[in-house]
Amino acid sequence: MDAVQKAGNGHPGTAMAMAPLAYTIFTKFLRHNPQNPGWKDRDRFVLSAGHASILQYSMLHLTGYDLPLDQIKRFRQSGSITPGHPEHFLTPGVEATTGPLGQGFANGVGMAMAERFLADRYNRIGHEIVDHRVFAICSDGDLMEGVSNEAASLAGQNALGKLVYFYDDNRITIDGTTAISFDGEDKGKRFEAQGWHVQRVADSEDLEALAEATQNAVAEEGRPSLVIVRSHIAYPAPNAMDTAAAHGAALGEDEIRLAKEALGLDPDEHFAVPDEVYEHMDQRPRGRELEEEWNGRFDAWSAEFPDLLEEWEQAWSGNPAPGYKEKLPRWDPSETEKMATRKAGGAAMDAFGEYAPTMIGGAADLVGSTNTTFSNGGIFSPVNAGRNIAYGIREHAMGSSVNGMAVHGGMVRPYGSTFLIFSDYMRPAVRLSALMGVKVAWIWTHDSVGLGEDGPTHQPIEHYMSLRAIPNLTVIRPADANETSVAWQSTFETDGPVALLLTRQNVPVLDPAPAEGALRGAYVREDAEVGEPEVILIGTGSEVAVALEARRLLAGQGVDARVVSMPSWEIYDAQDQGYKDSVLPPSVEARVSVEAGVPTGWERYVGFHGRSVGIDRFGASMPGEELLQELGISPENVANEALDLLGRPERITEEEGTPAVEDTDPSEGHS
Ligand SMILES: Cc1ncc(C[n+]2csc(CCOP(=O)(O)OP(=O)(O)O)c2C)c(N)n1
Ligand SMILES: [Mg+2]
Repeated sequence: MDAVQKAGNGHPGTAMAMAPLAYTIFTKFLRHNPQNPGWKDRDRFVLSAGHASILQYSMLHLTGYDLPLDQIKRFRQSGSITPGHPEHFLTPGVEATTGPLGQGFANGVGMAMAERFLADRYNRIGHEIVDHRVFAICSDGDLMEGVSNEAASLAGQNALGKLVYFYDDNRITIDGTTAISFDGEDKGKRFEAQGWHVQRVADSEDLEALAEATQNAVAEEGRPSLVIVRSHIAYPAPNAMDTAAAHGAALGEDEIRLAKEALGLDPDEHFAVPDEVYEHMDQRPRGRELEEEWNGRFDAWSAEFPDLLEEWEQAWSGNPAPGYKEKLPRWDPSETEKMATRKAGGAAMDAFGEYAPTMIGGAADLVGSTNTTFSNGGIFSPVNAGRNIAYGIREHAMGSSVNGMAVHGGMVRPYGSTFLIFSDYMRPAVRLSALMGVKVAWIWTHDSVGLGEDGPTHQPIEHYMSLRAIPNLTVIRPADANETSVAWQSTFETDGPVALLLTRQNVPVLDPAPAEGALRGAYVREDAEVGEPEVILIGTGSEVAVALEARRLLAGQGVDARVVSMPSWEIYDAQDQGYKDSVLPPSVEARVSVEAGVPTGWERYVGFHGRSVGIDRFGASMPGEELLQELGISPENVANEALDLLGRPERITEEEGTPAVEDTDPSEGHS
């Protein structure tokens, strides 16, 4: 109450009403060590109702985390570790960044998947070194958001029994009573139908009932658990209680006085924590004991299984084992003329797979199309913690649970995959992966209108740019099979989320020798014959082949062009100026970019006098090769833009050019 009042804003009501539950979780059930928030086998706690962050900060403070009272007093202020919504990596004990409702719920599901996977891989009979739970507090909003429905379904399907979730049934949201928005469904029955174990606690002030239900939920390991806790927002503030206003506004001094009086506290004291309370809440001794006991088990396991220990440590570093780079495949264009980059991506994954045994992930029912299976990795299920997760058609939950796996730790680059167009269905999670800076991989195939006949509903247009607009997300769109292999190396070398955009259609395999240049984000793929180029053609992904062909056409007109392959803006931008200038010399102002998406933003590289060949309309249902040609993603169009830019009168006709992309072999199907 005091913290929100001092800040002048925040969300007091839910924190107040959920305090007995948080107290029960943090002091009676959560196996954690405030002095080592990174203890690997700790239980995880997620406040999915992130707006109630002051509840989590209070618990962390009182139970002995490195979060002093001064931080509570600086709630929501500049430079504090107590921001408006919990942020991972900022506050010790905060496992995930939450606030966009439903995300924390789904993150927890990913954490439980990680736990299951690591337990299966590293536990041995008599040596259980992975055995922890995920506790979460969720609100009406969490349950209303679709992502939690997907995640609950996924958790039920996979019998994630380590989930211990609480639903704050306060029947209040911002717009008022849930009678107007969320009382038409029986939430308990919904979760039961999804395979969850459901209990009810009638009064959130009943500590005994809370403890009993939590105990039952903890004991239930065969199914995920939901405890529905009936509460009254802002209890015991007499006037604020059960009102929507108590959700997101400071209570006011008078109301705080009344609430403190109701609790038997001195209303004239602020931020007062009696010593007995600290003593009672302190979880450091219990935490130390828990961790020491685990350390003993871990040491015994380490001594018995040194090979596993080595692998475990590698896994917790978040990186694949050394040696994986040498395994990344290369293709020789004289043997393999064309290949879809999605196919090359699959080959790369299989090549490095054994170097990253805890890298797990899957696709949203498109694994056969995105080529993101680890051969012989098995399917993740209630009886087998395989590496390949059948997410089903649940992109939202896929994204958020991949984030959950990443913040859990021990998992190398968890990934999710689908068609690029459906990145829209994962976007909240993608944004949060960037905000949290977690090492995940988003693998999106069918990355342009080149996918063809499925038509405009399936053809990404604005996606490359909209993804590049997300800070801290590295987007890589490799030109060919060899660059795809290199892109995987870049992915592992990037300290944050990476999006790989791969083609459905075949593209020419280019000379592998210069492909390593892709590690620097952009590089000279083919240069001018003599001295400085007259014009620079910049392409990404499948359009690099278009640019190369345009260069050939320009040569026929006596124009000496350089082709730059630019798979990643972000990686190129991070290079030193000298390198950047060597690829795009400031002295060469004639530049043309070509990319099968909205051109907005290419001015950054082509300058105000350059040209950008792109697509700023929706696609169409027709063969991809024809569509690309029709939309101007063609060598002659690129060459003509260059000629125009150079003030040359010649124009190249379609007949003179040869289409640089070819439709996929029809036997491979469209999906
Ligand atoms: C995805 C998303 N949409 C909207 C919001 C804004 N918002 C914050 S809390 C909230 C709903 C509050 O109701 P409830 O979830 O029941 O929380 P309570 O007030 O009971 O704590 C909304 C709409 C949000 N945080 N996330
Ligand atoms: Mg509510």
